Amino acid sequence: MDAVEPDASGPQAMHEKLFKIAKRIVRDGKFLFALGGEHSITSALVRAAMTKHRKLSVLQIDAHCDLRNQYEGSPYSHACVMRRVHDLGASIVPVGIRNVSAEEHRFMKKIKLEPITAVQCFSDDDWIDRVLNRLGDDVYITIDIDGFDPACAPGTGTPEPGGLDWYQVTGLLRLVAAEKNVVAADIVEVTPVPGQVVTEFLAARLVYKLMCYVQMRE
Ligand SMILES: [Mn+2]
Repeated sequence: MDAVEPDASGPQAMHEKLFKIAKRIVRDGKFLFALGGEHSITSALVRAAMTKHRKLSVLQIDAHCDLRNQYEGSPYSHACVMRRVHDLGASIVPVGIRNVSAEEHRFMKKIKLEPITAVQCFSDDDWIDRVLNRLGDDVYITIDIDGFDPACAPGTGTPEPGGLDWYQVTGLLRLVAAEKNVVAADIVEVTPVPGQVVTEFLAARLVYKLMCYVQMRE
């Protein structure tokens, strides 16, 4: 479908607008696949997916936890999106994490959430099994493009060194799609670099791959 026009009256209005549109797609039995834009769209989309799938796990591929309660005065910031997802009652499995604030560290301790860090994705042979074990049956996948190493995806707002590569991410997605019921997905935080299309190409290929992996199960 066409791009959703921004609602300039504020982030809450935009959240509600996205929720309503996404809910219709879920209600019609279609696969909800959204392209950002920034990561803050995810909580509206997860909320829409949860109108049909009440017990939802969210696989988050990201450099950052995005678990702050507020950022720059807003609870709707991209830095807070997974906190909002947690508030909705979904379980979260963060993968590729390599930047955690003190507030996020305390919060994760409190709710007993241990992210699968980028370092673990390189050093632990069983990291994909651990992801699979933690996910429930119905899964929403959110991919912040900064989960990839900036060498693979330089076009993003907050690049962090030491990220995942193409085969790690697609290998993970393939197994998740084979073993779980993937109900919706998004790819966010692509910020084109003028004169250089590496990130957009990677994101486009990733959409195609993920759609294929989901189709293969059906
Ligand atoms: Mn993010």
